[in-house]
Amino acid sequence: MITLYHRPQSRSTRFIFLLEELGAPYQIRVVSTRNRDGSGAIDPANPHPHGKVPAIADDGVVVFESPAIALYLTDRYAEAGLGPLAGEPGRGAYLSWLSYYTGVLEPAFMSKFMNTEVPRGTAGWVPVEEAMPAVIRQLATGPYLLGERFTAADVLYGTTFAMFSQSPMLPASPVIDDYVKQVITRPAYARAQARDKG
Ligand SMILES: N[C@@H](CCC(=O)N[C@@H](CS)C(=O)NCC(=O)O)C(=O)O
Repeated sequence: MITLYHRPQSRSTRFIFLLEELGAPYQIRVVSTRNRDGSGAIDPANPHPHGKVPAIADDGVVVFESPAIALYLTDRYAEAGLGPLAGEPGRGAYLSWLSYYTGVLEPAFMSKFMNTEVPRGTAGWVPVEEAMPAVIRQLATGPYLLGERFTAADVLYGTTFAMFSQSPMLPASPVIDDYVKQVITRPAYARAQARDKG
């Protein structure tokens, strides 16, 4: 049984969505985390090394960091077909776009938000003005990041773009609009919203 360490309306909400898509048995453990203003306390029950969410525990196996959790779960519940397995077509793209999510895209958004120039050749990521066209090019052959196949990578990207849809961080793009619509109209997304409070 998977335990999801979760704070409502946070990066862990999308893992309720993924667990619903997988049809995996899971329980939600709502934990407190530190807040942006420095208030709030981490929950000692949360196994994440910084008391952040998401984290999961699976019979004593702890996994943290969104791409790692996505990969762990889609390998673990392989029969759901939500991520290409080692040796299957699309595995390379799957690993690449999962890693790109926290390695490049989130830092790119954050640099824009903080109004910080991205030092080319030093930072491991690129400005959002360069990252988003790369994502849009990937989606143009879609409808999903891996083409016809919906995967856990779409859970990460689709929910992020849904959250930023009204923000200047995201370029206006019919490709992104269609993508977000396809992801958030899935029944598992609605079920996840209904369970977000724990
Ligand atoms: N890179 C991590 C980021 C996790 C993260 O920062 N989560 C936020 C919630 S959206 C959090 O727990 N913040 C509390 C804190 O920073 O102490 C991932 O994608 O899993």
